[in-house]
Amino acid sequence: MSSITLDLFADHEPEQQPKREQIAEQSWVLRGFVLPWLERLLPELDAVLAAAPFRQMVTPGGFTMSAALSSCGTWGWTTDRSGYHYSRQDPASGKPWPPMPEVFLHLAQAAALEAGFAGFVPDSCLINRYPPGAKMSLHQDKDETSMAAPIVSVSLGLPAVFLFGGFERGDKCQRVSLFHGDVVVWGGVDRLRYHGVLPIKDGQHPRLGEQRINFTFRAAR
Ligand code: MD6
Ligand code: FE
Repeated sequence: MSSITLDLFADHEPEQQPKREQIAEQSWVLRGFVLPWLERLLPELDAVLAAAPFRQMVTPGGFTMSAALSSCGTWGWTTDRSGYHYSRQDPASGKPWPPMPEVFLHLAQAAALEAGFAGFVPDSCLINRYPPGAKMSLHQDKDETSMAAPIVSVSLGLPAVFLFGGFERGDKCQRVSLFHGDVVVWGGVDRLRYHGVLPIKDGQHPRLGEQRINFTFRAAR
């Protein structure tokens, strides 16, 4: 094994990880899939966040989300007291969301294809920042107009335990550990499965510091 390969998998468990893990009929974890894209991805991420900084949002129920959010692409996802919305404008600036960088689009399409979803064209990339202690409660991604396209979810930085459930909130959940560079893709018959993230544990990631960053690519409209 070359030193480059070792470095690529430095965030993973020392034992061999299967490249592709099936977690439901049309749901896959692609281990380390992002790592070869990272040096092109991170500068574009910085540029997007300079134009549309992370902000904490309030749910319709009045709770402030512990993860901070931003978006890029034609549609950005927001929440406030009136509900969940896709909007063309960043409510913080009144300007359109930053365009989706080409490398984001290509990564999302490559991951979707690897999971069996050809022709994925995301028009929205929601970017979440989880400091230690932040979590995402169980939910379904159901604000998109069509359920035909998958969700492509990229994990960077601190590890997380991803909960992947069934079609009712109370269904039993799988716990899937996600590490820097992993991608989860779910769609088709699994598109409306409940999912969430347990509170992020304290830690320092060598590249991204004291945080987990998650991108979720969607076809919103
Ligand atoms: C994750 N995130 O962070 C999964 N969904 O691994 C989500 O499922 C998600 O972060 C809707 C809105 C924000 C999110
Ligand atoms: Fe979600």
